[in-house]
Amino acid sequence: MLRFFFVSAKELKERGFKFFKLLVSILFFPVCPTMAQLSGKSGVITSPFYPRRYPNNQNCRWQITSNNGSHIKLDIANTMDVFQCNQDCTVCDYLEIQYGYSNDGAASGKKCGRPNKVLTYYSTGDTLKLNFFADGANDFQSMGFKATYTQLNFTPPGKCFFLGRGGDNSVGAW
Ligand SMILES: [Ca+2]
Repeated sequence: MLRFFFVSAKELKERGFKFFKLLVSILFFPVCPTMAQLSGKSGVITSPFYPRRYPNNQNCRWQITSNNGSHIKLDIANTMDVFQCNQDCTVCDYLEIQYGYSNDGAASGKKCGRPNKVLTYYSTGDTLKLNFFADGANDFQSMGFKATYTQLNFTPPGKCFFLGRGGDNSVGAW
């Protein structure tokens, strides 16, 4: 009986510990990473708590690197909704794409507002960086963005034309 009790207590403790670890992993899940390093063949990136409204004061960064030296393709879903304060998206909230270029001629750089279409980007090299920034001001139920990245095994179209300086110093609004 005593032995049974101790075994049970130990099991309970182990279960409790497992539950605790699960709880910690959920609570500290990096919804807004300071710099997430991604190198999978494909994956999804979202603003914090998407499709729910993102919190104020966010500065999330992701770096997607191809593990085979190829280019990265990024599709930002047409549901993008990032609060817009000015034409160039240089203040308030924005999503910044670095080291990439758009497939329709729109400059890479800071994006905001509601494009209402899928935005496609390609990396100029084997790396694409994303920075989602939200200031401390209250916005009106902006739900952020969802993007899907894929490693390409071919050279994307329009590379020569849009190569430029990687687009990280250009801005553009919708
Ligand atoms: Ca804001």
